[in-house]
Amino acid sequence: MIVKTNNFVAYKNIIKMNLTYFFEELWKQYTEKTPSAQKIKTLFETEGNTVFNDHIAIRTFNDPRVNIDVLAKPFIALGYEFKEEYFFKAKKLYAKHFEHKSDPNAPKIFISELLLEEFSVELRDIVKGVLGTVDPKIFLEEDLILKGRIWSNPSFDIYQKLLSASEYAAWMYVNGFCSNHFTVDVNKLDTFENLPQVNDFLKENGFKMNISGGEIKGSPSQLLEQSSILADIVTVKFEENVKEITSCYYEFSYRYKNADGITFNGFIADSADKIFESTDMRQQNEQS
Ligand code: OOG
Ligand code: NI
Repeated sequence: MIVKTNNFVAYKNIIKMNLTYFFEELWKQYTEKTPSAQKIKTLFETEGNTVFNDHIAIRTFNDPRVNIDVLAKPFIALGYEFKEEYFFKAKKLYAKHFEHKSDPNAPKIFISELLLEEFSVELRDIVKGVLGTVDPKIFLEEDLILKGRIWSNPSFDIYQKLLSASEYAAWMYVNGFCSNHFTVDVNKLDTFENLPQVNDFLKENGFKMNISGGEIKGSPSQLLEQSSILADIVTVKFEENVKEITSCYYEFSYRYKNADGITFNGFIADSADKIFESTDMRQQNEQS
């Protein structure tokens, strides 16, 4: 229940939930459609590691009903604050990252949004139309992020129209609100020293890597290296037929300290630009 006091919306239940419980719920929702993530986490644990989460990422549209600031609300209520913003010109995306004010071990949150005004009237009308079918009360619910696709079965025709303009838009239309990935903090693994070792282990175990922009994005001088597996494929019931579509993926990050000995906690836009492509069906098709 949301309690309104003047303009302030207090996220009462989320605060009661606490951070650990909220992330457990996000993990449950995510692994239901991303079984590879649970498999990999278990593999790491079997090797003798405890798996810590560096960050999660969330996608949305910049429509005021569901934009970044709407999806950030439960995290703000749980003690997070805005840190930095990122621009993705070609993909027509904007993103913000948030960090917890007092708990340095709390995962960082990366939320991006599709800049609707930069697309055709047709795409904008489709997205506004889809959001228009949703009971507006749902947009105000504090656990919106846990609700997945809040509109009814997608149409394959619309999916393809969106796909021709933006893979992100098409993915969002089918998947809705969720944690789009969790990220293994490779620095905290005990039996792996670096990202190449992790990637080799993943490939030995049959997982396909996102190789857009190279298997490893970023470099020690950028203070962040990242890799990810290609998103899992799930069966989606469209209005017209049933199709196999990408769901979510698992990411792996290795962070370096700057000259002052402070670990870099931000993101690198050029790397993120390629990480987004982990959900792109075209890479799946090329690699199979
Ligand atoms: C987010 C991609 C960017 C990172 O760590 O740079 C990202 C997404 O796929 O929604 O997560
Ligand atoms: Ni990420």
